[in-house]
Amino acid sequence: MADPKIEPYNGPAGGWGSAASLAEILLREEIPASGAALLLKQNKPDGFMCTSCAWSKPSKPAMFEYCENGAKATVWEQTPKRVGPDFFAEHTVTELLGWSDYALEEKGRLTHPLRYDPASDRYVPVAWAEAFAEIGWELRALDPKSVVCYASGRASLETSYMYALFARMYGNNNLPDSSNMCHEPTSVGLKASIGSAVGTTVLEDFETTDLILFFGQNVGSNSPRMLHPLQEARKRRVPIVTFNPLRERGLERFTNPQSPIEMATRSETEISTQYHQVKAGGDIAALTGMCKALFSADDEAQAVGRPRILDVAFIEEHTHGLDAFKAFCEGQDWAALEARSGLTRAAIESAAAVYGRARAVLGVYGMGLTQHRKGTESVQMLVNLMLLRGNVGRPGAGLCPVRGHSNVQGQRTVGITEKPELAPLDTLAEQYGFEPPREKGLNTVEACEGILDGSVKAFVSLGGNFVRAIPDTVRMEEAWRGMRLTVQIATKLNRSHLVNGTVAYLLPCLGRIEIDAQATGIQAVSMEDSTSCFHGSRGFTKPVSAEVRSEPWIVAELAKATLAPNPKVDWDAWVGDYAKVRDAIEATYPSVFHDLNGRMFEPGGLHKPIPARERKWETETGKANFIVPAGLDEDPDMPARGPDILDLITLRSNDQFNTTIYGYDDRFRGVKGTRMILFMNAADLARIGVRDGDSVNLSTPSEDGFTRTVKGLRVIAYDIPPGNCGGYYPELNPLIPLWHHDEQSKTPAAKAIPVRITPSTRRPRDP
Ligand SMILES: Nc1nc2c(c(=O)[nH]1)N[C@H]1C(S)=C(S)[C@@H](COP(=O)(O)OP(=O)(O)OC[C@H]3O[C@@H](n4cnc5c(=O)[nH]c(N)nc54)[C@H](O)[C@@H]3O)O[C@H]1N2
Ligand SMILES: Nc1nc2c(c(=O)[nH]1)N[C@H]1C(S)=C(S)[C@@H](COP(=O)(O)OP(=O)(O)OC[C@H]3O[C@@H](n4cnc5c(=O)[nH]c(N)nc54)[C@H](O)[C@@H]3O)O[C@H]1N2
Ligand SMILES: [Mo]
Repeated sequence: MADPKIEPYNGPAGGWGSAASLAEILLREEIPASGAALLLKQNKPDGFMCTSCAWSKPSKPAMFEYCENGAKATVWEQTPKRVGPDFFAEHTVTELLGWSDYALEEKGRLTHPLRYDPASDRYVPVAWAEAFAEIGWELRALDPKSVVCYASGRASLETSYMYALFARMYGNNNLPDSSNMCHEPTSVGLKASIGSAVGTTVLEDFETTDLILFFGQNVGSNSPRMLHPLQEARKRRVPIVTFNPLRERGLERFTNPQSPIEMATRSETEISTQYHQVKAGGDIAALTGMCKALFSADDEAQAVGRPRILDVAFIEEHTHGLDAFKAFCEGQDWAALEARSGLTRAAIESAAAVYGRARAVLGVYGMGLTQHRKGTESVQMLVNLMLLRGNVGRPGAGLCPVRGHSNVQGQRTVGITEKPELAPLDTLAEQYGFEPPREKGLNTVEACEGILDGSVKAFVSLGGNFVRAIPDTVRMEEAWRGMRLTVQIATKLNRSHLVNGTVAYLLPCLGRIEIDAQATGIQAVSMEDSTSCFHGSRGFTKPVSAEVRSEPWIVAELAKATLAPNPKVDWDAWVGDYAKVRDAIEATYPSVFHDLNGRMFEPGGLHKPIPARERKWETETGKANFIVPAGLDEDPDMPARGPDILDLITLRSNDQFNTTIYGYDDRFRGVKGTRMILFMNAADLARIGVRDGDSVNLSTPSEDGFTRTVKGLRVIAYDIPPGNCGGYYPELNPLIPLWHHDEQSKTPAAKAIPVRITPSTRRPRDP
């Protein structure tokens, strides 16, 4: 690793920087020219769906319909490097626990099914049949309520449907999903507000909108293909108003790396027309201020007989609860709104003024809104603002939560949920002739609580890196080892595989880009993108080894080894022909899927009906609800913020996909060669008595009897609001108490963690 370097980066998002970064990774991963050709198939109607983010796949894709980070994901999966039995013969699990996330995954793809051997402290090869026989035996011996079946949002609709059915036939709804750490406040918040648990926009809305609001989403790193519709909108002079504590480069300016002219002339498009550096957790206050300003402008307009600011007709016909909401906004004084948001009244009013003039507005948001103690309320505050001017359920307007994993939304659509009311249990009972469990299952945080108190005894993981992604990672790792059984289905080695239960299996699977041949021929899979479109995806490359199996096959074998035979579920027939799984999905969800088999490869995908988009409000009141927040604070019950305590925002770099670390650079933020850093405001540096370049330790000032510390971070003076600091996920996850989560959805509050900063004698060093 090169010496760490910190220097401001002046380039745009995209541009030559992205081309260089991609070239570097192709070279490092030893990808031959054929690998680069593969990228031409990415996100195309007849190709494969990107394994990185869930952003929409346009019906008329560009020649290169991928971004720097999507290409990195492809290359990372399709690496020629392999982690086979010889690798595990050389390294004990204890030794591998000392490796970094980067080093573990970088060694390459898993090639053989493995079982942990405690005598030698190594993973050793095992035959598939033997593995399933033992796992099935173990699962049958356990109480199904003590077993958790986690899914990370990448697996296809077909796999996810089979997996959820397996868990329910086995006897639990313990189906936490990565979305429990992510957009769960969207599912809970939007459902209560507008009756649809997902976004209401489609890609075409970007072509007709005339204002885009951006709350806490880092488009340049986490959904770069979205920069194309944003750039198009900016060319139409559509304003973009951004709320983000950090000045993220992708929200400032962009050069399309696929436009030869833009590249040659180094021309850049300005993205945000207003940039508000809101304090972490200050969005409820900022949004309240905007609504307050709109109410006051509307009162004025009414008084002098000018056209109203509020969409009165919409509000009357379609909404509930305006009066209480108006009273709440009017009851807040500007001083409090300014203090909590960190923005001036003038700034908030200028955002409100643009909003008040726009005809059709899109509300885009990400983890900056959801990962707070009041994440659900933050999402609902954005909805309140949108409802004031009828910006839901009409062209060019709507809510656009930007989803994470490529099929995270689809997994929920086909039954991966711990909430029994969200799964069509009666239909499943009839379709498959069994009695599904009716009691609520465990979500991510509850699964962790169960592992801590010993009531969870087994954990099956369909992808992901759970132990690294959750809060309180050090505390959780210890408890994790107390489980009887851990089963990990994965493409690459990660830390969760090394912190194993007494009986542990590591089962390697095909990636989405590989050819998946089954009894009736080569199979395709399907998934749902961020704007509720279903797409087909087929593989193109040779499987990494003869021993890896597809995810549907692995789930089917798990089910067959665990469950009593059921004449109504022919797992083998499903695996032989995934079209039959899609037929089954359609039979379970007839109002959602129509001719998925016939239409999944249609350009632009197959739209899922979204009732709120049609202004059908499936809420308790039958209307879209204004929901009054409890207060202005998104993270209210933190200990008093003393002078040495800041609110920590955990961030993704431009060189990672969640816990997968591609490298140690974060080009847009000017960081090279390290991830152990802490971004701080210059005023806080002086007050706390540390300097740029110093080494510091962080600890959580919680009073629950646990010590939570991360040592040796290098301080960087950075443009971040005073009182906030920032650093990287997952390195800083040991600092998040498990109980520090959104009250309603239990999503860990990873964007405002109180931390104490103390000088360190340790040299900043990456693991
Ligand atoms: N390349 C790449 N792509 C990814 C991922 C990845 O790791 N790498 N992860 C995928 C996944 S699973 C997800 S969920 C998405 C995540 O994508 P995002 O939703 O963009 O998530 P983050 O990067 O965690 O942070 C979002 C932004 O919120 C801002 N922010 C922090 N606190 C606040 C706040 O209180 N208010 C406001 N307004 N803003 C705040 C941060 O400065 C940051 O710019 O991306 C997906 N795509
Ligand atoms: N502090 C903090 N914590 C966070 C967040 C944050 O912003 N801050 N973000 C949260 C969010 S939004 C999310 S979504 C979670 C992510 O949590 P997870 O989804 O659990 O984690 P990932 O890092 O996406 O999982 C990576 C692993 O997935 C496996 N994998 C990759 N491709 C495949 C495949 O095709 N099939 C299978 N079976 N396995 C595969 C590989 O083994 C790889 O190591 O983390 C959450 N944790
Ligand atoms: Mo996510």
